[in-house]
Amino acid sequence: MSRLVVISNRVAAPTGSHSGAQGGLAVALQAALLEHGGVWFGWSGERTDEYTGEINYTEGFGVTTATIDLEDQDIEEYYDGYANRTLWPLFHYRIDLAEYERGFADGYQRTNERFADSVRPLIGEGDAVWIQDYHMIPLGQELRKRGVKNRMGFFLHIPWPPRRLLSTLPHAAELATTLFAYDVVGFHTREWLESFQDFATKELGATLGEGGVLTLGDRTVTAIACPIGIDTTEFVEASRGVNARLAYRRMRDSADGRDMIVGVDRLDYSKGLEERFLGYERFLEEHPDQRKEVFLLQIAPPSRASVESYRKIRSTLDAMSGRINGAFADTDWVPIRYVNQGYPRDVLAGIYRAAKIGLVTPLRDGMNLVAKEYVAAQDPEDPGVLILSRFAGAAEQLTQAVLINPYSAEEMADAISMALAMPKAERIERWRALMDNIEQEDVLWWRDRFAAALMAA
Ligand code: GDG
Repeated sequence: MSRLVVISNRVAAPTGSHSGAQGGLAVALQAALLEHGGVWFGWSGERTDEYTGEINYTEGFGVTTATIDLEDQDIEEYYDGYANRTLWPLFHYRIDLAEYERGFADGYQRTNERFADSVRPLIGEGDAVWIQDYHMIPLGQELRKRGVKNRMGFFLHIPWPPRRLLSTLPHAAELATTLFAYDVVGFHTREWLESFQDFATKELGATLGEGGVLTLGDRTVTAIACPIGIDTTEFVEASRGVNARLAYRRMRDSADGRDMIVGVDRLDYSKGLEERFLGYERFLEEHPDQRKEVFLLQIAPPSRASVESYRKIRSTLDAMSGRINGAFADTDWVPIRYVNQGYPRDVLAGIYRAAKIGLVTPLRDGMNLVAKEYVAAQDPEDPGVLILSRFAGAAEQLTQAVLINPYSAEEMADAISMALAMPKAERIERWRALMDNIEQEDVLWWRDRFAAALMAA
């Protein structure tokens, strides 16, 4: 492939370091671009009084990042609005939280047109263009309107919802049709891919041919399942570094012989944090003898705090953790350590390694990289157990995890009990199978697989 032009809502500085609550997408693209070189374009995260489209460039590690500032109205309607109050809840099956406002849809379209105007001059002949995620679904079509003939791919990092759910979105067909401007469209799982195929064939009248090729009028798009992975080598190294070892030691010391269960999630209603607390509470109720032998560390850095539903989940979790701790804690033990701050990546790796159980219980998740990171950080001689929601995209690959239905507190409580008692031989066997997948299907594999589909299309 010649140069790669990656376009996503937010751009991470290509420093090779990871900090704060950086999302999985940023982590993955950084790893891909560090190896490949090219341009990464997106929103700076900054606001401006008047949109000019002026680009700010930074250089580093063979990657040029190019960003633009947005006006308040764009941020409210495009980012907080259509992306995070309409598409995010709907695509995570939360139609009860999805807000359908014409102003959001208009702002989304306008901002995508602005992105198209700005990035158009950066696309050279022969470059491959790779657009990321739900913020930018119509961008490919806008670029085609501006004469871009290059190969263009799109990757959706969140689930594609079932046809009947998506049909509740005003102008859903128009939005889905814009995906036909791309040569390749990628999803994490077969399930999301099949939902897209179902919508395209039944609602748009597209035909599905060999190799996932969908045809609509004179446009064809190859739709594929291409699961994202982590930078496994980097993460395993991080988990063995000095900061990870210090964090590991600190956690083990503070655990005082108790088993730690860990959860790490952006504070988001899709991550099933309420259900996780209820499942854990159920475990405490049903196993009074084991109570003081465990504790749950839940790390949940706040995200999207300008959106009401995120403020609400935060206060719900504050109340729940307080209630559960109040009901069960003793003078020398609290059942839940609930922490609303982010930690450096290598510290996180040490914390994962110190945990007997990784508890990953999203109600819906495109993939979920925390599940993979937890596995990668384990001690091969004495690994912990991954408990994983069936509704995370990662469950399609990580079949040797203890798979659960996060809506069932009973099932979660049973899984915790079972994991705590799991013999070492079984833990090692399951971990080896999980790790084989995480090593083989890492972030570079993901990128290469997508790039190969784009070249073949
Ligand atoms: C979207 C999709 C898909 C979290 N807390 C801290 C921290 N994190 C890092 C984790 C992980 C990343 O954030 C979260 O990634 P996920 O995949 O779990 O979830 P989303 O942010 O929702 O990502 C998801 C992903 O895109 C990629 O396609 O898997 O389904 O929703 O890497 O480690 N990182 C640091 N400190 C923290 O406190 N450094």
